[in-house]
Amino acid sequence: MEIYIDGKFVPKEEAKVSVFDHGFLYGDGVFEGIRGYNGRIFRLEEHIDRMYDSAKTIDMTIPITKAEFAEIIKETVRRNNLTNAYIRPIVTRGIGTMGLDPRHCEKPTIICVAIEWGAMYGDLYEKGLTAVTVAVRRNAPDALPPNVKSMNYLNNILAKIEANYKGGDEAIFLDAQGRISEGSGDNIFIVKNGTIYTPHTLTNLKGITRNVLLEIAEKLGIKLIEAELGFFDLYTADEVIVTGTAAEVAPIVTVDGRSIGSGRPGPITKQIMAAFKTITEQEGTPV
Ligand code: PXG
Repeated sequence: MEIYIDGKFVPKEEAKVSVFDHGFLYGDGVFEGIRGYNGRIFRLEEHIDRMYDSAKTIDMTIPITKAEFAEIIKETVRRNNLTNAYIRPIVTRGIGTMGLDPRHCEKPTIICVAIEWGAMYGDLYEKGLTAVTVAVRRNAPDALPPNVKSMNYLNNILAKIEANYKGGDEAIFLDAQGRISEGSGDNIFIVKNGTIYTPHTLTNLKGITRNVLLEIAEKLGIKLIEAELGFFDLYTADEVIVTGTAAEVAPIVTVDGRSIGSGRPGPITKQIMAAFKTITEQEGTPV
């Protein structure tokens, strides 16, 4: 396995970061999770744009152009001969001194890791996943905006731990006002009477797979509304769907023990999953 770090490709064993890197010390940095399908990279530009936006928000200048970053990502996939890839570009604040102040960091550390990776949830795409709402609230937009894909994922990890204890495949976050925000690593949609509803993105990551679902809904002529949603909407939904690069498009069939719709993946969910599969098979940036 070859990993890109600090300007060169090295074997896995040599791909190390300094303990003085602020990414390690403080979670000060940003990353992306990108998939490759059949040797092509899915929505590469969108992921790169989001990473630069995440960096902008934390006032970090990525010292290379977007085109140069795209080339690093493609080269990482090429060198590792990946067909169905999971790609993880990371930009940390870089090596600095102890103390929070990012001005003490010389330059950002750029890393790209890529591995071969298939479906995240195995046979659950057919059966459906169970979900539980969690007590821990999503980071507030006025604290650490959930739109920043930052190297500090502890908020999400706390949600995942709680879901593990409660026996759910995925955690559903509420925001501080009790509105549905998103999953621990995916965006959420509900279907009610043929219409799709999803929270607006103030309280969640502006998911790239979420955007794909918006496009699919439009193509299929299914009405989609961004709305404030609560427990009631979740429990009484006909179908619940989560979307993410890792999770792809996945059906949720129980929430907090309530059976959703028929308790099986619903017709709109299945239609969207099929459309998503077609898009991932057809699109993508060749490496
Ligand atoms: N919300 C959160 C909090 C995420 O982390 C999404 C939504 C979906 O966004 P995209 O752009 O991927 O549709 C994410 C993305 C992992 C993993 O290792 C998690 C994500 C992506 C890749 C890998 O669990 N989450």
